[in-house]
Amino acid sequence: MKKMLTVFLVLLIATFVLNVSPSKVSAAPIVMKLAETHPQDYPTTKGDYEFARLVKERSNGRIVVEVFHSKQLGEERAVIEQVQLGAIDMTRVSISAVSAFVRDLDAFQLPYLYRDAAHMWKVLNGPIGDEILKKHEAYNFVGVGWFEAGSRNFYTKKQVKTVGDLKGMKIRVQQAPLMVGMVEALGAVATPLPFGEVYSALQTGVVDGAENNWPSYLSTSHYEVAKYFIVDEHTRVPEITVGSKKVFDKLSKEDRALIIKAMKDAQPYQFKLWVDFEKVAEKTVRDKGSTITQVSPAEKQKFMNAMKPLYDKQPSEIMAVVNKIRAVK
Ligand code: GTR
Repeated sequence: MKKMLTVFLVLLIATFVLNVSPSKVSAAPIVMKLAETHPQDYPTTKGDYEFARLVKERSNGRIVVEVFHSKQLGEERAVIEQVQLGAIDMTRVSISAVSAFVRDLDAFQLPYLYRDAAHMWKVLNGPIGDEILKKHEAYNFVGVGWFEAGSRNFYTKKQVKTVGDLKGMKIRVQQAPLMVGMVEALGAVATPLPFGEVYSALQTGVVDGAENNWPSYLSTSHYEVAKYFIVDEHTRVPEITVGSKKVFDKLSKEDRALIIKAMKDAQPYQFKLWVDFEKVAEKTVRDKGSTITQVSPAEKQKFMNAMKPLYDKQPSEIMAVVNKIRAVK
């Protein structure tokens, strides 16, 4: 009893002396760490900052999203595992990286699936997109929202002009079963590697090529070690921000909604920066001496035909979503 009284008195004095009232304690902001693989000036990272700005502004400073860019918190796969466990609050990654955990995402990254960016955005921002974001909860994630990432193309150390030229080449892919299947469908040898290891793998000849969009080809300096770029646009893989369900479950319903809305409202900003930077990146790599091969429509059709067996292998649940996506006009 005496002990309890002492504790009570100490707390009472501390409250007065330090002016720490309970309301002030609870006013400490909720700080959320967001992991990003790209450098600080990359359009997607700038999109993360815009998202963070909106969250802070709309919550009157109650929620602070801290962006850790340039892989400070690790490579995508490791970061996603940490998000699933609740050790990292959020991450912005490619859906390919998450698809190793949430296989339903395969339906959103199959080659030559979307007619164009507008088609993909109609899908992502419509009921099909909302449904897959919700599905993330079954895997201990929260699907926060999407960003643009253009389309992906192959780039190699030796020139590739046709789909046949890729046969037998070792191509780096993201660590995702679907991406392995995609490259294998073209008769190439898939080598899954973390993003940060691709430069040296190309340089030392561990791989003969890789694939990505124009901005990443430039920002990673892969153009220095793989100077042949073929514009085959084999797939459109959107970026996604996933949160930790463990962490989000501690937030109020209103705060969750605020975060998700902020992500949606940061989209047009990131999209505009993306489209502008895509052009800059293309021009820069051309100026730096990359050889760009534009595939003819007939050759593109050959790439598409080669991908058909990959579609045939998909489970019926995936194909059901694919058919819904295709039906969006
Ligand atoms: C980029 C994407 C990254 C990462 C990378 C890769 O386009 O923005 O998040 O997934 O591709 O190929 O690993």
